[in-house]
Amino acid sequence: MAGSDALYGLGLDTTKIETMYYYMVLSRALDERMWILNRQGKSAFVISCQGQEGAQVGVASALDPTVDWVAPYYRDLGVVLYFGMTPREIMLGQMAKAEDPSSGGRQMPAHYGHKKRHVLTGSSPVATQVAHAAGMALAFKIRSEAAVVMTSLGEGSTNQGEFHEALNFAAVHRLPLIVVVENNGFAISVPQSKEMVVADVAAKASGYGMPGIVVRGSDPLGVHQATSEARNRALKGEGPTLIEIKTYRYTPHSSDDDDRSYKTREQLQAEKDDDAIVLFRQWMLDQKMWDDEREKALNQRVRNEVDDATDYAEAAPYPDPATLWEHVYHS
Ligand SMILES: Cc1ncc(C[n+]2csc(CCOP(=O)(O)OP(=O)(O)O)c2C)c(N)n1
Repeated sequence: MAGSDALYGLGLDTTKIETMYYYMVLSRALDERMWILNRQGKSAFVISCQGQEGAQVGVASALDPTVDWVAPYYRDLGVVLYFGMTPREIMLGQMAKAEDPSSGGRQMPAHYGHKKRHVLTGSSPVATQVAHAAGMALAFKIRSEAAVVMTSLGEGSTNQGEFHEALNFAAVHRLPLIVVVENNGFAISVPQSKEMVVADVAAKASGYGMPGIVVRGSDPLGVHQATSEARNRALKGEGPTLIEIKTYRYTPHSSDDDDRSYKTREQLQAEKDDDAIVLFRQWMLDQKMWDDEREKALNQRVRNEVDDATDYAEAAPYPDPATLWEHVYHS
């Protein structure tokens, strides 16, 4: 298929496919390194993308980072890397160093923000980013800018008021907004069956009169296609779309959690058997656009980037304590 338009009629060429694979592998490798640094006492907190890379890269690869913006959530390492945040920048945030572009080491890790890379800064209360994204989409509409905003959240967070308010507002005003729910089945230790009665979060879209699409995170090309269609709708002035991606969380909720008390190892193994990275690689091999040599070269490149980012961030200075009171409210 290399170079053909056969892939879902999307016209994805080999370079784009390889780029998608690279970002999935890079996201996983950076994330794995973060856990090592955490266990070494060098990074206080990790909240992982592992298992969700196919969802994230599938979405980001259908956007245009030169005009579109993202209001991501804490697991979206694959999204922010695809939008141009570098491994060094990620590790600077992970180790709370002064040069961290997200917050100068002030926020928790994974609270991504990068104006130049079109990553809207976020905060810890879940789902607030959906309202921020709707506001940004309104600005695009008022200014007649041909761009969309993508915001994402977990399925548990769709029970927050901001999610419903933002979807309703975006639908009423036909805003260029794509709301992506990365449904990994748990909100910390709470399974989806105790979060909501519906099987598909996408069903919530009908209450606001917008399309609600379900796609599998282990199928990054399907995710790409759904996002492309949502983007086209948004650019045509047809309003927002809700995309639910069924995905997995391979790690505990965070480095402060132990998932063995609520997820069986059999379930985890079944989820790992549906790993987007493994399946995508196999698909590339089947298409004869990939081979062991390229795989080796890619892994070496990623390893070098992760090592470089780790070394750079470890050597970087912490914020000057004298700046402690900057950017905070006080009376
Ligand atoms: C308003 C608010 N309530 C509670 C929390 C604590 N909290 C952080 S993440 C999280 C779980 C969110 O689960 P989900 O939306 O399914 O996303 P996931 O972490 O599974 O990707 C909770 C309850 C918070 N950050 N904000």
